[in-house]
Amino acid sequence: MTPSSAPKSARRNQAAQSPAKSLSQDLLAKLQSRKATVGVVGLGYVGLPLATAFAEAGFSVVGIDVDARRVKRLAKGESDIDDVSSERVAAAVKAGRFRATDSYRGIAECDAVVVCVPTPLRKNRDPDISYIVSATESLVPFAHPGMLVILESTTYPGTTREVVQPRLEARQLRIGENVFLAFSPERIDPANKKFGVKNTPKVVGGLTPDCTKLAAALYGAAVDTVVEVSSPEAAEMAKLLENTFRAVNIGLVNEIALLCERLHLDVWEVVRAAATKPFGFMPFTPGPGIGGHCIPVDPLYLSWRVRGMDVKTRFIDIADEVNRAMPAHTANGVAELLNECGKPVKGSSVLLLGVAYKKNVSDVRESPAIDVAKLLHERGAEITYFDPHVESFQAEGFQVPRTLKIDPKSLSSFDAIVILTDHTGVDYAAVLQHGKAVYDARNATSGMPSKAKRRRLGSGV
Ligand code: SAJ
Repeated sequence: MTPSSAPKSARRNQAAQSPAKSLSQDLLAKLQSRKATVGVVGLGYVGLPLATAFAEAGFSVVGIDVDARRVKRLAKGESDIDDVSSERVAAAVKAGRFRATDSYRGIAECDAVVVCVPTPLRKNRDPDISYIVSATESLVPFAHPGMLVILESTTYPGTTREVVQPRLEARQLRIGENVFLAFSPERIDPANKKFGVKNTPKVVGGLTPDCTKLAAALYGAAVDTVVEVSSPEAAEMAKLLENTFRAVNIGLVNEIALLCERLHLDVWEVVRAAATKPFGFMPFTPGPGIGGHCIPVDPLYLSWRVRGMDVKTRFIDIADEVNRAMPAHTANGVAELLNECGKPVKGSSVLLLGVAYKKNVSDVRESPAIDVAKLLHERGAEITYFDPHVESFQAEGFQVPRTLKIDPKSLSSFDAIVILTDHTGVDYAAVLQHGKAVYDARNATSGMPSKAKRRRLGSGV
């Protein structure tokens, strides 16, 4: 507020200032002083690291999640997300800077709210933004003038403007005037020990310059680098480019792996050699397929968005086709390996070694192991799995029995062992010493001597 002692002109300026300007300035001051209360909707692998980072930056944080058990655990300072320790959650709770609730009512006390809910695919592989819609419709009744709303969920360009904006405006809130709206893609990489919330640059794109500025002020309190773009669509598209880039390059190296098998080359040696090029190349490695909730999914949000327009998404479609064929290629490789041992797939005991979607994580969502297990099971193999990070594993309708330890006796009992995820801490040398036949889809046994008959995906050597 302008003090009464100020010259008339300043007071006139203050009075002349639009209410929107003062709302925006008031919010900016709260964000910069960390006096703002920040809501985070969705306390999963994206929301909880963000909520913890905001609390540690000095904000008062209200975490909202529909999972009442998760809320209960968090309220006791217990984290169920590998990348956020319970100690950090407990410290934030103890400092009175973080409280978890399963009620959206907590939004009413927030100056800013960030939505971090899943954006999966439907059964027909079309985008499923139902979580965004339901989170938006749940928070809007508690939205108020002077609030900043940010969507982080990965989605197709246009979602923030077409799905979130109208629902806020239905409450007589006007974007850029008395409510501020932006998109900022999440860049949480599970199990990444080097990059976390603080040191991963954050892209933000608001519906108006004020929206962008306020979103940048919020993240600027917890993230070292904030990158402003001109619109929410630019931010939504940047995220899709990031992950489509990965899906396409993984598809390329998977195709090179198939060529190497035919050309009697070792793709792992070829990639290693190519990776010595200090510029203009980025190594990717082949595998039994792609899993997780980002790479197999995000590119399809983009291809869906342009469906019906006169543009094609050929790279996305071909990469998706190649990547989705890798589980069958792996299952066929296992069948050929068993055949070389004089064993039909039917009735053979097969151990799946590592079923998480990538190394050193416990997440099995979209894991290629699901398809490999299903394909071998359909051909009559007796499947079990061993994965130190995964307590239970279902492959589309059937529960795969779990092998609890892989000692020499256990390893030698299987007709074939399939390395699908190359977690660290597994004794792959012992697998080769005691296993009868090993199919290595991740080159985890590279350079090791082998008593077992061995095949490596992508190696025709
Ligand atoms: N994969 C390969 N070959 C590769 C790389 C990955 O087969 O060269 C497979 C993995 O085994 C996995 C799938 O692809 O099944 C996805 O792997 P990913 O390394 O891309 O890991 P994600 O799904 O956890 O992707 C996340 C993404 N992070 C965000 O979206 C914020 C992605 O943008 C990151 O680049 C990626 O982590 C990362 O770099 O680890």
